[in-house]
Amino acid sequence: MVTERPRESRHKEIDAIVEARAGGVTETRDEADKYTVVGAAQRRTFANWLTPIEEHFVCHRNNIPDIDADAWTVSLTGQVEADLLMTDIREEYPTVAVAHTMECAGNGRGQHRPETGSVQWGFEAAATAFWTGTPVSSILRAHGVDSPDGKWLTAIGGDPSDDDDVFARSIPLVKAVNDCLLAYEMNGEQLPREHGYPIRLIVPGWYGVNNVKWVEELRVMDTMVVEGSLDRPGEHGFWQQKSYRIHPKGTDPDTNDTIETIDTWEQLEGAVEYPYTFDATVMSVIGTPAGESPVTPRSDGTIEVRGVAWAGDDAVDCVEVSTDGGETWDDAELFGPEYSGAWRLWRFEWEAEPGTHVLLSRATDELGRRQPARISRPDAWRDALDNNEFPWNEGGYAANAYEPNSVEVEVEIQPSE
Ligand SMILES: Nc1nc2c(c(=O)[nH]1)N[C@H]1C(S)=C(S)[C@@H](COP(=O)(O)O)O[C@H]1N2
Ligand SMILES: [Mo]
Repeated sequence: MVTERPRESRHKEIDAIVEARAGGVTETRDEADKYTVVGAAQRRTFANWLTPIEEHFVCHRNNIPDIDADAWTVSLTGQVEADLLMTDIREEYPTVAVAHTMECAGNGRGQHRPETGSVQWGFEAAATAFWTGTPVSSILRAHGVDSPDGKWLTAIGGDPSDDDDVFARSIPLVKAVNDCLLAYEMNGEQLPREHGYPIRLIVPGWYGVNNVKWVEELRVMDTMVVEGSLDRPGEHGFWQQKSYRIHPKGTDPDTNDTIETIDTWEQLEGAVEYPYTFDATVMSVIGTPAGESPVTPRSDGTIEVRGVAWAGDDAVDCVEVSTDGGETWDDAELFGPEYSGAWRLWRFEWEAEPGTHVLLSRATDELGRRQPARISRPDAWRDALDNNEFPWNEGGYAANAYEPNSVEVEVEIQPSE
């Protein structure tokens, strides 16, 4: 099966990324060596709103393609037909920037018990960057696409596969023309190779997998990508219809031409049998204190607990913090930039007593959906949701339980001199 074949070239690529980023990221365990994966090396990354490129996780399946940016084209296909050069994309259309919290759909996979296969992420596969590029809507409008209802946009990566799968992902055209862009800069710098140079799709608030890197084709379609949708050889439906579907152990998701409900959590609650990983589920991470060394309260006796919270393209409504392992909870204060599709900063003034404490955070989105406490056992599936649990699923996708992300902090009172 396509998913289980190891790659040989992966370690060189990972070493090069880790070296170039000098301590900002570390490699994450991948059982079958399928992916190139590095994640934030330190919890401190989650104490800040903007993630430097050096600390931004990286995740992809194939080798980074060899690129001559001057010759690179993005083909518009399906209900449109054109070839766009990079200079066209940069110069013929408006330039915009968006903030986007990218989270790998497999973030938290390593917290499933029993373990699932693939990359054993903790919470390190999430990051917020500024992406600069051209609105998808401007390009499509210029080529005569103006009514998005019911249609899909399929983005195809130019990364060559070891097998015959094509990296093709579909998003509803409504989302694509609402806020998506073809990005060629990240945090004001030329898009790094490992993040999709010369051009990638950015889908604000949606799981990483939708954000196709090294885009070479955008196809306007009446359906999602299914086997046989594309004018090219290879397996077309794998990344949309088989992989990145949320399903219980031993099941095989059916192919859908289209679905009515886009929101990942609504799908999980029953709207779609085996949900697609589209927008990210509500999540939070404590950035500081990081638990690595003892902390001393300020002169007023408090310690600032600070972190980030996000909810895909929904807004974060509130964040609660517990400093006693989940016995009691207090509201944190949201602050800082507020962009849809990007995380919020939050802080809590903790009146800390000496000793060891277990800190937790949990966020609730604007639709009242709160992070569950833990990941369920494998047989629970959707029933887990009624039990304050996230459904264990075979691919380990979309997990947002808060207990596994706790931080143990030792508080010391400095002896007065
Ligand atoms: N072409 C292509 N795009 C891809 C991938 C890939 O393997 N090939 N991996 C996806 C996945 S699973 C994730 S999580 C994000 C990661 O983006 P980043 O490496 O810039 O953080 O890229 C997505 N885009
Ligand atoms: Mo991912």
